[in-house]
Formats: sequence, C-alpha cells, structure tokens
Amino acid sequence: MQTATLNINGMSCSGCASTVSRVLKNINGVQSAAVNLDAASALVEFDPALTGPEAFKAAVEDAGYDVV
Ligand SMILES: [Cu+2]
Repeated sequence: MQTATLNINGMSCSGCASTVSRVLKNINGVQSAAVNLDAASALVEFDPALTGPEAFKAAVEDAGYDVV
C-alpha cells in the first residue's frame, strides 16, 4: 500500500467532505480515504498496482472540487 495526500479546494461543509471521501473510496484499488475538512486535504491509502494520484484527481474534479 502507498499513501498520497491531496489538497482540495472547494469543500465548504461536512457534506462536501463526505462526498469527496465517497468518490475516492469508490475507486478500485483505494483502501481508505480520510478527508480533513479544516485542512482541505485528503489522505488516501491505495494499491499502486491498481490506481494512483491521477485517478484521484480526476474523481475529485468530476465531483466538482479542485485538486491543487
Ligand atoms: Cu458542502
């Protein structure tokens, strides 16, 4: 397993944080996703054979937030 930290713009409430968490966890290969609303970040634990940061960025942006 590897971990990656994403910095995410646009999350304004806990509903946003749970949306981001859900879309990350839906990615095949993601084991866990811990979203920190105050820090505007997400810590993702994943299998690098299956997925990676490019997929996380695409999924978060599809959900309407910006990865910076
Ligand atoms: Cu919100």
